Amino acid sequence: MTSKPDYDAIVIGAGFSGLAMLHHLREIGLSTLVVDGEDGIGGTWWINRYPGVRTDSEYSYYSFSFSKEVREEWTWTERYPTGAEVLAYLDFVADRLDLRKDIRLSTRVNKAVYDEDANTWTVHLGDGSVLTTTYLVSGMGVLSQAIFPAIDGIDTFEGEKYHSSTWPRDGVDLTGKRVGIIGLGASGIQMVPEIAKVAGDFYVFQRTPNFVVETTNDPLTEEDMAYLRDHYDEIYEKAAKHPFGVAMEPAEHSALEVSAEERDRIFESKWNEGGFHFANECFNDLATDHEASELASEFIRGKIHEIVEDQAVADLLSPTTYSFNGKRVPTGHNFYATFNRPNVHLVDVAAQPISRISERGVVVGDTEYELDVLVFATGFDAMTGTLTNIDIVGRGGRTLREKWLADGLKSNLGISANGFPNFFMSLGPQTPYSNLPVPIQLGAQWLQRAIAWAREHDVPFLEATPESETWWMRETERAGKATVMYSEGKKAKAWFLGDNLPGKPEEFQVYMGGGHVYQEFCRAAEADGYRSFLAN
Ligand code: N01
Repeated sequence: MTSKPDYDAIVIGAGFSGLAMLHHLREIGLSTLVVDGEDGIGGTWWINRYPGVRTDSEYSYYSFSFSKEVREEWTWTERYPTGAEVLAYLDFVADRLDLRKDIRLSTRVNKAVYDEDANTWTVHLGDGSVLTTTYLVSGMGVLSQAIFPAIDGIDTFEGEKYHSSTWPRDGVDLTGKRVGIIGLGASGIQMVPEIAKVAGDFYVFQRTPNFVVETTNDPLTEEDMAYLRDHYDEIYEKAAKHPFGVAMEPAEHSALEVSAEERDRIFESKWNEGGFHFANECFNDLATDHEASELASEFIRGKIHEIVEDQAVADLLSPTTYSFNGKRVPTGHNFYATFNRPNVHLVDVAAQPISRISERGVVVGDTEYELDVLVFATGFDAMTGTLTNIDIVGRGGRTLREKWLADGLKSNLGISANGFPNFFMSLGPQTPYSNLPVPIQLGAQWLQRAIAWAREHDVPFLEATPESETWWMRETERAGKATVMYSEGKKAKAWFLGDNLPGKPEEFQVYMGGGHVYQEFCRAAEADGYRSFLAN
């Protein structure tokens, strides 16, 4: 006789995913435990405390919609909430839904092993203890396995050194210091204006410029929150139906079917609305048609040259090796204008790469930039990093890492992988490229229904079939190749293809076919009696 496992479900990670999973699995009566290695809840928002950290999405759709209490009682204060405010929101969610009693913090998972005889998972924790569970869920986050670049001498630097995602909790006093930053993705772009305000000489080492969509960050009024509370379901529904999970009307026309004057008028008006409005509301083909994307690129290059006074600096900040939407589009808060400050120095490390890091600073060619503080905003082993960094051991003793290395990045809808029964991923690889709270909530609700169905029908485990994995891999590739992120000759090298990490196989890490399309596939799998999750 096999003994009852300690829990029905163990969820790894106490960020947006872990909280949504805990709430929804509890609702169907599962004894559920969330474990997290950090000593606070919040996941990505717990670890990312760099200067300027805030959402790139607007407040009204960067949240859960499932709790009426939270919706009624929580108040956002800014259009783009700060990291601290999002963290406070998640704390509020945890308290209001009484989640905390089932969350064990400062508890890292080292390894989880599937026991074929018992059909349970044995979870090995950092403190040496061991727990068993029927269902194991990863909510470990998609961008939390930090990476440092392979630059010679990186460990020799004698000043202060920080990565964007491990910024000290009490902050860092940069006042008057000589600061350098390597990395200008979404993290670096948020940091640059804030560091520039306090640093002495500030050196920005840029390898690839980005198309930054500038915005303004207005404080919210009581009327804004009243409107949100009255229209929550409508707003959420809109976001769920949008390809990128934002509550915006998808644009209807191609950039190529309007006159040049009309195009400029639309570009200008959406640029003034700011941020993702420009990316999503101008035209319907800025992410799929090179000519259209190039028109948007040219518009932004023009803006860069208007804002940045030194035209040589504006030239350097203007991307030319790929076009708009070729990389994840970052939202800017005075990013470009920051380069008009006398203390900010843009160093082009594309033409002349960083040769090494010395005890004193960063060496580019014959020049050594002496620094007190060196900041790395050099990104993450995205989508797969957290899952392959620990041992998730499935059937036959094979880890997820080994499976993906040998067979390629395979899963059914990014939710389940063949060989790993009753192991599920929130935001697994090949889930949508999106404003993330939306697929997180929908994913938790899908899993709730799937597990309830399995228990009702005495199905001992759900596990992706090999056929479903091959289908999803092909669909992910098809969708990715149809975007401007991927094209022969003018491809931006970025994390969505695994290109940011030397040695990582080049594969689509995310599903680019649209969040709304992805949700239809999930609904279809459910309507089909979960057959694609019934491996035998
Ligand atoms: O990391 P990244 P990130 N020499 O991988 C540079 C999400 N996010 O942390 O492009 C010089 O985008 C590298 O240069 P290059 C969001 O999804 C969200 O900024 O490879 N430079 C690049 O500029 C985002 O996409 C939010 O030439 C080097 C940078 O490091 C994802 O997280 C906020 C180098 C890495 O950029 C990751 O963003 C922040 C070298 N040797 C992040 N090595 C919000 O929504 C690397 N680089 C608020």
